[in-house]
Amino acid sequence: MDQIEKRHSLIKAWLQEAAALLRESFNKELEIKEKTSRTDLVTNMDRAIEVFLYEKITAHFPDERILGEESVGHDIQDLEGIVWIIDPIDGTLNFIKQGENFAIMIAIYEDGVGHMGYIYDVVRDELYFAIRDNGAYCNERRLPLVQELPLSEGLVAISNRLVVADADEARRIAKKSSGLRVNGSAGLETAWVASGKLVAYIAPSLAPWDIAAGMVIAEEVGLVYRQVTGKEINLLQNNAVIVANRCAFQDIRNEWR
Ligand code: 2AM
Ligand code: CA
Repeated sequence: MDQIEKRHSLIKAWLQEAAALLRESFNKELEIKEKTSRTDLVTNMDRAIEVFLYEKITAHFPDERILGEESVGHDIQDLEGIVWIIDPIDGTLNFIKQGENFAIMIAIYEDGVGHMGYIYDVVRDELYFAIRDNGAYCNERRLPLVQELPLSEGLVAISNRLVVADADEARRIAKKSSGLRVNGSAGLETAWVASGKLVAYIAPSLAPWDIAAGMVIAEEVGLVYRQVTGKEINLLQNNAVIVANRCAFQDIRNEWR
């Protein structure tokens, strides 16, 4: 079995095991703590899933580096070699408040280039993934290249933080679209742009683990995944991002002040 297939099978198996842990946790009381504020929370399950994935990755690939939201790799200064970028629960607030609309995310980058990206919507049992130059999928279904729809013909997802921080900006963009959606999981919103359910996703400050897996999937379906300034994403810092087809990307940039 070649390296890519081996990694693909392992990652899929780990995601299923991690999802089982999350489903079991619905029957138990969550331990919830504030990270930086009342709206930035972490649970014992964010930590447990990160530890679970960390142990699997280091057991199979001991020489590869890992950057994870909750604890590992925050001292990483470059993306040389192979770096795993993981978010144990993307959409932690949704996980806590809704018990749905969250995802487990795993990406593999080599020398800064995204090779594999996985976004697993545990409750819907939808695994969005992509392998560089081999296309993107939702479960067994290959995702076609995205249509070049203008902003005016599609639903746009905007992060709550942009709506709260810059209501004028968000309102201008929402008005030009078919309608605004605010879901609260950067990974799922990106997956939904990739599968054509949304025409664009916009967020003012995403961390590397919010971006990494989605960017691999975006690339395989012909989406633009850039900073709002039009610059390339920098995975060593937070980025204000737009994920969209080329046409909607330009429409959004035209509205940006
Ligand atoms: P999280 O659930 O893993 O924290 C919500 O709009 C989206 O933004 C989620 O994907 C969430 O990821 C992410 N997010 C929330 N707080 C953030 C922060 N302080 N910095 C970067 N991303 C954040
Ligand atoms: Ca997270």
